[in-house]
Amino acid sequence: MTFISIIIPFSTEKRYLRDCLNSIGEEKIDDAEIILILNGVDDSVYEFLENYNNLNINTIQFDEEIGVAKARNTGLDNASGEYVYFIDADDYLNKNSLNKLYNAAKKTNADLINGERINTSFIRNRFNEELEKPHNKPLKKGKLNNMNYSIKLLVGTKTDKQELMSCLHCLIKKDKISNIRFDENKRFFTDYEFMINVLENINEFYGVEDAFYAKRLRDDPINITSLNQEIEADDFSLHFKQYFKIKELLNNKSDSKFEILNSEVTNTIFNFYYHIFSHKFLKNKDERWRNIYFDEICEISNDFNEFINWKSKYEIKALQNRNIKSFEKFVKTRFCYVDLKRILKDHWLFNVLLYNEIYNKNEVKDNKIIFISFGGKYYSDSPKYLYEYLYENYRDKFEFIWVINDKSTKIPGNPKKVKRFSLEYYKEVAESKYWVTNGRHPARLTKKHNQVIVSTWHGTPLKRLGLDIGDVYTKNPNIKKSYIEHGEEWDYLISSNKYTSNILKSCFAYPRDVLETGYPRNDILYNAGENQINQIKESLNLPNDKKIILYAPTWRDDEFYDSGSIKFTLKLELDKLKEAIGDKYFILVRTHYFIADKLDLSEYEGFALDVSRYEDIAELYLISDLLITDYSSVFFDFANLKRPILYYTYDLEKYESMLRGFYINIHKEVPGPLLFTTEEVIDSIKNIEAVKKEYSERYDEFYERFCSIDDGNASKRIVNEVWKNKLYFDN
Ligand code: C2G
Repeated sequence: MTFISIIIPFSTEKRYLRDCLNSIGEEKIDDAEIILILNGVDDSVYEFLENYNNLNINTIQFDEEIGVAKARNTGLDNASGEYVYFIDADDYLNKNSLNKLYNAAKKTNADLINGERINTSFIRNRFNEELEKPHNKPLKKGKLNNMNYSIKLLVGTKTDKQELMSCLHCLIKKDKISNIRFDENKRFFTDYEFMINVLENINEFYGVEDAFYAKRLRDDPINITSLNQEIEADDFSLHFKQYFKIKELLNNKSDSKFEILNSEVTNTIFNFYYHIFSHKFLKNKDERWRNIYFDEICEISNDFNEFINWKSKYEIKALQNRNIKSFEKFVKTRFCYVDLKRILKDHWLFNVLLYNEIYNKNEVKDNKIIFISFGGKYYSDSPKYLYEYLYENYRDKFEFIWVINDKSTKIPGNPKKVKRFSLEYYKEVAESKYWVTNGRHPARLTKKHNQVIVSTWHGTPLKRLGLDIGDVYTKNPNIKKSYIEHGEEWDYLISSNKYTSNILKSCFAYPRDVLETGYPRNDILYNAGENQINQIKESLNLPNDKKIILYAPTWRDDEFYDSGSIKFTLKLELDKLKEAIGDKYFILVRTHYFIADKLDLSEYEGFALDVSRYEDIAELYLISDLLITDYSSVFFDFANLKRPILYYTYDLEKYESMLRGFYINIHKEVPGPLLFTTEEVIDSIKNIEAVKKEYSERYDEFYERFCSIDDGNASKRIVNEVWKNKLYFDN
């Protein structure tokens, strides 16, 4: 006999459904059935479902998208369990959460048993870790009785773009709701009406603590839009309408469960008003906010009396009197107080405040260019070479600023240097007409309509990026959103070849044409003479009688410290290398700029040197006879020199399948061997001539595909395009 019928409407991403079904599978509930409504998806889903033969899945297929209300109703019509349970295909469960509801149902025989829903951007295994953290405070029962607690969970605490009441994560006795269905005429917000009807028929509630349902915030609004994302971000009228409708439905109901529900719904909308709406109101001055939303919130504020405290007293009074001026004044004062408290705690906020309130009102200077490379850590990469070209040729036309954290860094022409996030930095960012950057800029900077961003990016991609990544394992689960926002803001985006142009367009959803000019940072690889190479070698005190190897691995998305800095463990065994090839070779070890760990190579003096803090890796390429890397984009640049490359890919399987995946077939397309142990690396170095021969054809093809645009003139091409009006008209 089936105890639970789990109803899942499915219309989008298989990788989300995978998490959902895996989490249900791990609950190992024998007397459960899954009714999977295939809502306008193609047949490939059947092959995918073969992985779940151990689950009792009943699929019902609709060729056209039928809407979530009809899909759930179909589930209800076909359910054979004593209880029904709704979960969405893009959501998943925390460990044992369904079991906790199941056990409570067996024990109490209540009509409705539910747990807490938590919004999250994390993938499943990271969600569990996040729950442990103190800032994610689950909703505890405390002194509440079961009915109050269960209704509180039903309504939820956070209301931003979410249904005020949800049917998700509730076990509902099926025979109590045989005549209740979702309204199929509506596309959004169908839950609350359904749930109010459900509540009409039931009396026994049981809220379970620590049974969590993860409501996934989709990570890719461009390619996979959720229902909530279809709604315009700031359409608060829709949100308020839901509230008014609930109030209307509850109007004549005097039963205590409805009284509790009434109060919970108002509490939630009050919190929403207090934390989100009022803040947005200050920022938005347009008609819609001043008239429509203001009228709506004034009306709602008449229900707020029971939640007013000393901090909100005056602003609510102003709302109730429809006095917009006085309302704004009180809300402003409240947020000033909040800001002040934050500024006292985090002093950098003071700089941001000055930027927003003062500097950003300064005039933009047409001839000012601000440059930044790797977050101000180095004077390097394409911004360096663009700067040097502009400085060499047009220094009289521009005022140059460099963002550099170590102000003692030597930069030709001695431009003004500012430390990132300093007061001067914000002032210069606000005043510069052009920002030249090789990465994403901090979200707190607002580009004005008359500012121009030239993004050079920082490498031909091998690892999947932005919107092309499947599941996000990085510290920042909102990385895809950030890519879209940056793509929208960049006026110029530079690429090294056709392959990169296509990727940049898709991973950023970049709306303009990419400038396919080659990389300024590779100009030096074609232009440097013997003298320059010797100078670099000398500056590092390198032996002249040994060949130089550069080992430059990348970082791993899943290895980071809590603070957000990245870990690195050196897996190349230097002692073995030293013993085997130390007489002929010298090795430069360079970790990625994200890596926080400092290497200690003191025991390998005379054989190895840590060059992680060396400004410009292009200069290191120039002096190296051989490159060892892994999944870093460095080999695309190094290949311009046509020197041998080895890949030390000791964690390839994990990297390829779990972390990000690659754009090219690393097994077949890279111009050197994949090596998995230090011994294999040693062997290849000892037989480097044979390796070169073996890979020579592949190397030629690779060079043609990825390096053929670079020729030492990329900076010139970009300057002529970006600053063409300025340079030609001024001449
Ligand atoms: N880099 C470096 N030293 C390393 C690794 C990288 O100096 N040990 C520099 C190189 O200029 C390289 C750039 O940082 O091209 C980007 O490094 P990747 O290892 O490719 O990794 P990531 O920063 O994730 O960038 O399109 C490229 C991607 O954005 C990857």
